[in-house]
Amino acid sequence: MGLIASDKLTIVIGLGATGLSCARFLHKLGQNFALVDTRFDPPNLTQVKQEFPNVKIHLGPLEGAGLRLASELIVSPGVSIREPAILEAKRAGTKVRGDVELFVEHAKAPIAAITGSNGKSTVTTLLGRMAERSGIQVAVGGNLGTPAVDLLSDKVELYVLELSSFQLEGVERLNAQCVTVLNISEDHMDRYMNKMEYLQAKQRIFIGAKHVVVNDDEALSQPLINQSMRVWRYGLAQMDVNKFSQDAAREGRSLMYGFDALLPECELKIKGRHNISNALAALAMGKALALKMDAMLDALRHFDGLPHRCQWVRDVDGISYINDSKGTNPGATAAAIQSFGEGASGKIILIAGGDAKGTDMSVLREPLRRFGRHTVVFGQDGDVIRAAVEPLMSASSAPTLNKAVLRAKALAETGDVVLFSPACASFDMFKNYIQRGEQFIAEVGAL
Ligand code: UMA
Ligand code: ADP
Repeated sequence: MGLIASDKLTIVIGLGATGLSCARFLHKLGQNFALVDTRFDPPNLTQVKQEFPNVKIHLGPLEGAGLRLASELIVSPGVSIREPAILEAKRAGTKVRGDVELFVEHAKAPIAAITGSNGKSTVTTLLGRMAERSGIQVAVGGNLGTPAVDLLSDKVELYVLELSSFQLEGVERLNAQCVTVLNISEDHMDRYMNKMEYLQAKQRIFIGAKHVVVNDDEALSQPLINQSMRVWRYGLAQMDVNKFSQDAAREGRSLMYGFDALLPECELKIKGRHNISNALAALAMGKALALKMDAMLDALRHFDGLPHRCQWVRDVDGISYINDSKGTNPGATAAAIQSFGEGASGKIILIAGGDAKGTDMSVLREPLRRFGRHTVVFGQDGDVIRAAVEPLMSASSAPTLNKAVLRAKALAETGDVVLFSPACASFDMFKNYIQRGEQFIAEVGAL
């Protein structure tokens, strides 16, 4: 059964967090809209039926949804705008966009936007805290959790958004005050044809931006579009004028702006090279947004990281257990191995596995060769990881996360770190990375 056309009909595709936020927003604007989800039992169905009893809902394949009858489609990030039925509607003249573009249309305050393969949530949260401490009325969200349109308010002075490649696909012009692409490593290869297509989606963040923050350590952080923007730089590798970096030669290794020391690293609660890079990215964005330096450094000193990201759980018999359930692609896991490997007196026992999303796991080899003792794999694509790492080091398979933790404990020696950084999405066995991380914490608690 298709939906019925009327003068101006917006169809919202997806009944997840994004779909619900858009439905509420369109309802508030008094617009005529309908809802579509390919799943027969989508997450917010009961809620939506209660809130909008007169709104038409289509469940099931997009082909039968009559999308071409709409004047506009608002597509949730979990659905690709390259779905044949969406492309057909577009050809028939229907406007196709994502929730972030709807947000941009209505946002009155400047936008700071962060994308990249890894570190987005950390940098977004940190920049939000820096703005808060600078006395700015800031709203923080996007891929981080609160859908962009739910942030809209006349009181807001600055929006800080984490944006995924999925969200950026549906944005024509973001027109942000300041943007960054933190880094690019393989992710979501089940949705994109290749890494270039994934990069192209990320690059959309630059369209209309006034300031750009570039990571000098990552060639793919550079804008590839021809547009004038003020450029701010950061990176671990080398100090330079007007660049945020670090000086390893100074006592306590200092974070630097140009050749001025800002803060010794030991004052930070977040650890590891990747987190120093994240801290520099947030500082550079804050500087571009004219936040107060003292307030930024204060926020940085107090920030103790987000749960499920390189989170210490417990030491048992001289072995540390780390929950990095948010390590959902091989680049993230490689960074976590490096970070704990450099800090540990012993070696790393990696627990990894889940839905690999078609990514290449060979990037795990080098850090594991340097720091690894053993890898325990589990879940749908555990064997893909095992095949990638086993030529270099011992690996074994476990049927459940419980068994994986027990196996890691049995193999670990004093001074070792048991690192749970799956390099995969969680959806093969868990609701999300949070549930997966909570189970790991519970398993470690029971040791
Ligand atoms: N889905 C269908 N059919 C549909 C609609 C969705 O099968 O018609 C599936 C999708 O393929 C996906 C799931 O449902 O597996 C959820 O998709 P969604 O678009 O409904 O998701 P939302 O609940 O709206 O949440 C989205 C982001 N989710 C995705 O991009 C998959 C959330 O990011 C984000 O917090 C939220 O909007 C608010 O902005 C989560 C995520 O996993 C954390 N993001 C990916 C990542 O970080 O790697 C990109
Ligand atoms: P995202 O929101 O992009 O998934 P998070 O800030 O949630 O990023 O961090 C997720 C995981 O990615 C971390 O637990 C860590 O393993 C890894 N990570 C974080 N920052 C970086 C970085 N700058 N470079 C590489 N890996 C990182």
